[in-house]
Amino acid sequence: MKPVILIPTYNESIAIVELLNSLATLHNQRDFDVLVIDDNSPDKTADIVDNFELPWIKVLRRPDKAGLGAAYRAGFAEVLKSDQYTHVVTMDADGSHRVEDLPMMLDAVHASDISITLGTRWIKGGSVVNWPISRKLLSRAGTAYARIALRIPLHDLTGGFRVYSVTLLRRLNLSEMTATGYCFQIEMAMASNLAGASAVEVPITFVERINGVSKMSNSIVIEAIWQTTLWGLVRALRPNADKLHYVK
Ligand SMILES: Nc1nc2c(ncn2[C@@H]2O[C@H](COP(=O)(O)OP(=O)(O)OP(=O)(O)O)[C@@H](O)[C@H]2O)c(=O)[nH]1
Ligand SMILES: [Mg+2]
Repeated sequence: MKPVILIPTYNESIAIVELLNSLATLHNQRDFDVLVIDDNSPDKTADIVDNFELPWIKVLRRPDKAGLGAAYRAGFAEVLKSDQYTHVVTMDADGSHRVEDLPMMLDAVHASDISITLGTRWIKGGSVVNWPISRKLLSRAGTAYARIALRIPLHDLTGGFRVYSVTLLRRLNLSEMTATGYCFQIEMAMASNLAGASAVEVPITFVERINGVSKMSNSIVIEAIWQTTLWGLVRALRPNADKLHYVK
């Protein structure tokens, strides 16, 4: 197994240093690469990453802030140019996804070629630290709505701590994906489900960010609601159409 960890960043100059330091400790025991996808952060996050000068850490520099989904799609396209990886990990830069949970996620990956592993907050053993009740409710309601509307039998559809097999990613029409905000996570879960991926859920502890500023906004929540509703309607009315759309 040779994973590459994709980390999207926008103004994460403090948090990214902590995260890369933790990953460097883990790198003494496990082999993986890191690709930070930075949207020209004014706080020079990309330069800070380059200053690590480690051969296994790279930065993909993008010209403008274009949202989480666009950043991940660019990251997927970049890593799929090479044949050296078996799995792609997605991880937030802000410390919410703990490096200490990563070995457990990697060890849990399903043996099947086409697989998705989800770090899940809302199953036994999972938890969220320092979130107000309103944010917990929003996240749980978002997953519950997507679960019912899209008929995906998973318990954390908006979380972004995941491991995709490269074979799965190569099966997906990534260029057909449109979601910008965190409904990108829902879109990827739906596409993986349509591609017949074996799914494993691993309980994780999600920690509210300590440094930096959240990019979460009302427009991201609204995008998730209307997109999920639209995808749900399409799945109900034309069950095979979206499979053709998302799966090669
Ligand atoms: N490249 C890039 N990264 C982004 C963009 N928006 C968010 N990110 C990164 O995506 C990750 C998740 O964003 P957050 O702002 O933490 O959003 P969130 O986790 O949904 O919300 P919080 O719980 O409030 O932190 C972080 O590493 C961000 O820096 C973007 O437009 N471009
Ligand atoms: Mg966050």
